[in-house]
Amino acid sequence: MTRVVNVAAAQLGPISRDETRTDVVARLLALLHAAAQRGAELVVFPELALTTFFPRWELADDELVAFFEREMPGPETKPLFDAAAMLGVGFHLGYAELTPDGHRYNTAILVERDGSVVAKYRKIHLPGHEEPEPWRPFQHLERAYFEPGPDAFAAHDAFGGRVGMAICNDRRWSETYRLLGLEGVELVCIGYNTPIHYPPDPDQDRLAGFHNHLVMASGAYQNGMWVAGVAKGGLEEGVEMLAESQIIAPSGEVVARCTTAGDEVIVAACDLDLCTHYRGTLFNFDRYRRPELYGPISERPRVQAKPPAPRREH
Ligand code: CDV
Repeated sequence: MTRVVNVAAAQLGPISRDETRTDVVARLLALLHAAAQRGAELVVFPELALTTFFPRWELADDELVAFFEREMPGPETKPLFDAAAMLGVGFHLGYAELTPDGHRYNTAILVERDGSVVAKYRKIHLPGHEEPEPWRPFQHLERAYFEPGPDAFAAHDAFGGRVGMAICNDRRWSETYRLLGLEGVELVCIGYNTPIHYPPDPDQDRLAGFHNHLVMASGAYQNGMWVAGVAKGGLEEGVEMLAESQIIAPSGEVVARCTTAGDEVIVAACDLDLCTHYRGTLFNFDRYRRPELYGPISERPRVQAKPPAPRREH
C-alpha cells in the first residue's frame, strides 16, 4: 500500500497593513477550498500568514501587539478550523503568537483533517537585528519582536506519515533538515517571507530565488524528505517579497511550483515511501554517518571570523 499524501502549497500574495484578520482569513478559506477541490489533504500556508510582514517597521508596543494572536483558534481564525473539519483537509499555518504570560514567538501549527491541532513549532533561527537600523530602507526586526523558539525540531505522526515544521530562515540552515531527518520526518512544511532586497549585502538580491530553491532542494535530497516551501510573495507595503513556492521530492526535484506572485494553489501527490529509497541507500544515516566526529556542529565555533561590516547603500 502506498502512502501518498496530496499536499497543497497555498501561496499568498501581499497582505496590506490595513487588511483585517477577517479579510485575510477569507483569502485563506478561498485557497483552502480551491486546494480541497483539487484533492489536497494538507494545505501549507506561509509564515506569519494572518498579517502583513510587520518586522519591516519599527513599532511601538501597542502597535506591535495588534499583529499577534492571543489564542488559536480565535474568533477570526475559527472559520478556518471549521472549514478544515468540514472539508476533511488539514493545514499548516504561520502566525505571530502572544502567550498568556507575555512571550512572543514566530509560530506555526499543524492541524489535522478533523480540525484538531497536532503540533506547534516556534521559529528557532531568527534573522535580522535587535535594534532599529536607520540606514536600512526597511527594517527586519524579528530579533526585537520575537524570542527564539526554545524547543528542538520535532516529528509528528500525522497525515499517515511523519511531518515536521520549520519557518523561513530555518530553511537556510542544514541543521534544520538533518535534525528533522534524524527524527524520521518525511515531509517538512516551511512558510516564508523573504524580501528580495537584502540590505546588508545587495549583491545577494539577484540570487534570492536561486538560494531559496538551493537550500530547500538540497535539504530534501540530503535527508530523503519531501519539502513544501510556501511564500507570502509580491509587492507588500513597498517591499518586493520572493514568491516561487515549491514542492520538492526526496530526489531534490521540484514537482510543483507557483508561477505567480499572488494567491495561488499548487498540489502534488507526495509518496512518503519515496523517502526510504534515499534513506535506505545513499543516505542511510545509521550506516554511513560519523556522528562521533560531528561534535563541533553542536558546540560554539572555536575559531570565529570577524563578521564583515554591513555594506550600506548610499
Ligand atoms: N522571514 C525571514 O526569516 N526572512 C529571512 C530574510 C531576512 C533573509 C529569510 O531567510 O528569508
